[in-house]
Amino acid sequence: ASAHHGGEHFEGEKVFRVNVEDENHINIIRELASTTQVGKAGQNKPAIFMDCGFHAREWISPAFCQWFVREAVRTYGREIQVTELLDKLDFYVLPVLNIDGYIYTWTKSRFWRKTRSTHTGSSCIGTDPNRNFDAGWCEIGASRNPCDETYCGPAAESEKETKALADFIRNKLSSIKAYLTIHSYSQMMIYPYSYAYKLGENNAELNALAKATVKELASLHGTKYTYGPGATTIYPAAGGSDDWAYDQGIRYSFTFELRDTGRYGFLLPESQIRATCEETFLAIKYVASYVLEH
Ligand code: ING
Ligand code: ZN
Repeated sequence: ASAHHGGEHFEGEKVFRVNVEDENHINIIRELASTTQVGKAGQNKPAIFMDCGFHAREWISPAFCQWFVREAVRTYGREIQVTELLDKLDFYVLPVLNIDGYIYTWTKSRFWRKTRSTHTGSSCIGTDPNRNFDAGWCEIGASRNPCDETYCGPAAESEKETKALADFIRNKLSSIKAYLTIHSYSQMMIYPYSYAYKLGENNAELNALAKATVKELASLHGTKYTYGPGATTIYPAAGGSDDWAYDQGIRYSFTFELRDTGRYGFLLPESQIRATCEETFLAIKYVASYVLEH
């Protein structure tokens, strides 16, 4: 699909609606569950990949990716920073990686986390998509038991969802300058590594960028984020997509944990959706502008 805005042409853009809370929601989400490219048409542009909806119950995450595409398209040609970003780079936005799990949280069980795959020899369902990447796979902070919430799967990339994401990134590796993955909750900005107590080659740069980004995020509504390497900031966990993307050579790789810090947790009230999306949009724009300059 393509669309026009302010006389400019966007390749691959789709029209998004934000968090429609009725029976149409599932149908709309199904339609959106493919990677959307946003940016002015052009050859050999650098790109930023962002995904949402790894974990089914983290509803603010898919809401943000939808908000992001809508806001980017809406403000292109009106707002100088967005215009410059979309002129010079492309965003690949995957709005709901774990579509089966997400639908399951709407229809059957609100706190489901994993995918919905079956496993031979067990009646338990699902693999944790953020333990399923080939980055220290299943070595720490992950379980080999299919009944557990952090089951790493029978092999790295065993899930069709994680395999598809990894294939997409491998395919476009030369253009992708940053990998951003949106989770909730905890209000954190995490960077490698989570699969081991070690630091990335540009750790000092990632630390400085995270520090400046969370300051920018807080400037809108005062929301405070912590930041740091995954293993020591949240907990050690192998098989995460950010560590995998970083080891593929994508030097700017971050996991965002959006609102809140636990009062409502996954049941973030509707009244906080807009503010969360607005402040997160500021953070993503900040990272994108930095990446463009470096
Ligand atoms: N948190 C992440 C999780 O998958 C994480 C934390 C980030 C782990 C990066 C590994 C790598 O557990 C949530 N809320 O899902
Ligand atoms: Zn998550």
